[in-house]
Amino acid sequence: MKMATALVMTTSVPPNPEKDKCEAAIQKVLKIESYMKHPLQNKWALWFFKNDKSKTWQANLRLISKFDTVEDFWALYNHIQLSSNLMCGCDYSLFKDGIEPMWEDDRNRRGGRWLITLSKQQRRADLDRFWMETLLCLVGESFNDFSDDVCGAVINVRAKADKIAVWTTDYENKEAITHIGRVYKERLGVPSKVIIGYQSHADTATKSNSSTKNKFVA
Ligand code: MGP
Repeated sequence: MKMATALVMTTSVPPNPEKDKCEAAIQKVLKIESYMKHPLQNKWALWFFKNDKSKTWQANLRLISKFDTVEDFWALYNHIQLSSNLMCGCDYSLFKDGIEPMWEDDRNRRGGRWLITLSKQQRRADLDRFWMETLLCLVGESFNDFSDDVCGAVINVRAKADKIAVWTTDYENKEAITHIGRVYKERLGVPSKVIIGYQSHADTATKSNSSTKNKFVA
């Protein structure tokens, strides 16, 4: 009997203030994490364009808000109108913080865009879904090693045809552009027989008719 008591006493865990301190610290970290926002790799800025013909193109462009966490992205997304509810002539642009959503910005000057042109019927069926997927590709850095080439994305709501495009920084970066185009097309679920084109901003800005030549296709 005496032997058993001695055994119990020797196997019971002796007080360990260091371990208790360590556990308290872990609990504290877990508590902080439970209310901490989840950071994105980049800070992003959402812009809105409203076509007012009395103003210049640049003056019609307005910064809505910036965010750099998952939670703030969703808060903003849930707060604004769906693209399909916008008036024709309006745009949303989502760009990395520090890059203005225009050809003239240093990061866009030598760049171009993967362009998705939607048919009239697609406004109801695909427009909002495609734009949401485009936003997720951007904030989720879905293009792996080539995500650095991405500058932003634009949606143009237009009577003739809505457009969505991913802008990249250099139309000569063939490897980055073809990878981004392939992943983007897959993510949108565009059928492989449908061809999408990549055009340089320089060509778009100086085009003389309604079509700009494709530098790449996917
Ligand atoms: P848009 O809004 O990109 O397309 O360009 P939309 O309305 O479908 O017209 P389309 O020409 O593609 O059929 C419309 C016009 O806005 C352009 O012709 C330019 O005058 C002006 N614009 C568009 N962007 C993206 C820029 C830009 O980055 N910089 C400047 N300065 N003007 C731009």
